[in-house]
Amino acid sequence: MERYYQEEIECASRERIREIQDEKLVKQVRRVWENVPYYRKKMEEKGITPEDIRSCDDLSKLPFLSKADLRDSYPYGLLGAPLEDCVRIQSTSGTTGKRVVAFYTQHDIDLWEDCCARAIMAAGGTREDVVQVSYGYGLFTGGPGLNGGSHKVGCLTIPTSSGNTDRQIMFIMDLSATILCCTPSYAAYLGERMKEMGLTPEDIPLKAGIFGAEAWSEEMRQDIQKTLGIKAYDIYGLTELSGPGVAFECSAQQGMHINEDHFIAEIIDPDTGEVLPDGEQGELVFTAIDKEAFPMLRYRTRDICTLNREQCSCGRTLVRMAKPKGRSDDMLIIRGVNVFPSQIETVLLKQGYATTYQIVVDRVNNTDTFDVQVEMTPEMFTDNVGEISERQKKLADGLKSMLGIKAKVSLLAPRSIQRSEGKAVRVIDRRKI
Ligand code: DLL
Repeated sequence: MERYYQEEIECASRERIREIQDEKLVKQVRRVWENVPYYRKKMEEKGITPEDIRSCDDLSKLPFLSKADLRDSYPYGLLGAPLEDCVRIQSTSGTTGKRVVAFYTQHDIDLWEDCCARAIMAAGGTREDVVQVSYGYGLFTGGPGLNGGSHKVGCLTIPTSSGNTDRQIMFIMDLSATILCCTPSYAAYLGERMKEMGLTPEDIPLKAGIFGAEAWSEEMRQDIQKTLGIKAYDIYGLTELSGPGVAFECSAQQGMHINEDHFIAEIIDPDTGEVLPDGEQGELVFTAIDKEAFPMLRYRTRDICTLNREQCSCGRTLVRMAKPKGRSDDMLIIRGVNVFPSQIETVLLKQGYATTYQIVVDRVNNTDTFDVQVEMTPEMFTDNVGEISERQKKLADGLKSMLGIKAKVSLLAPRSIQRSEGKAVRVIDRRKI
């Protein structure tokens, strides 16, 4: 049995998993108390000390951590290890104020890559496979995470990173890549392009894909599987907890197994913070029990989903999370990139617009469309087509440099966007996912 399929953990009894978690949780809480004054203060405010946490039954006594805490403590306030022991950072695609900077010791990187290695093995990967990693490399965790996991399994790894579609296809075909790792929307796009080039599923050497970082539907999975002639596996994770590999799908394709020897999952009511029983839908909260540099305790992901603790037909006992249904905050994920309405507002305000705008997102041929409709102020209103198109271009450029992705900008006459009597409706998300 290869080391990264760890039957003794992945198929352990629920009692054994619980034992591992109890032991690690107690140690981790003490470490955080001793090393992270920011979290210690939060515990003190709740009147608890490490002695109060004796097992997972006491988990709900611990305070939550949220994105706001990450902002307040940016950049070093949540460090759980001495800076000289840290060897890497990764960061989210958000900009000003929203950017998350996560730290890693070598131990943390190993743990993260082990999780990705498990995901690759669950997708049928072995050292004989050729893995093309078409997630972005750099600050984004997708490329580095899957790259490390692929090395650990012993696969030949092709680090193409994202973009340059024809070159991606050339590598897949010339080097006979068998496993593709990228966002599901990029996989769909690659499929389309290959079809255009006259390649049939039989011509394509790929056998599996490991796709995540954004929500995708079962229909999209079927579509990708058909066009590329592969089995498509979902993978979940977030920068705050390491990156991809917090949870991974197995051949049963019935939810993603959470690596519970490293992460304890809870579902809470996003409004009250109350822990909900298995099967009920709510916000996913994670406690990382092994991480050193960035030890998140009860971190609120804002992802809405359900947990299922029944044994899977693949034999694994690790709890499964359903595909996230959406998020409890206003962040949009468009073509795999995190977009906050507030970022769009920043650009609008800089260029003299009011904040009467609407974001319309849809998914056409498995690719996200992203339209930003903005009202001109009465002062800037004109029917001079040249002037309008110049303004549109300037705004599109501003959005591209803030968000990193292209938006289609339409300028509208004043008062053409319907006003709401309650909260403004800024986002129209027509994607059926
Ligand atoms: O997206 C890590 C990752 C990279 C996961 C590659 C999988 C593959 P962030 O950029 O920090 O990290 O974004 C995290 O993305 O809270 C979810 O809302 C969303 N997300 C990630 N995976 C999935 C998935 C990476 N499989 C945020 N399905 C998370 C739905 C996902 N949403």
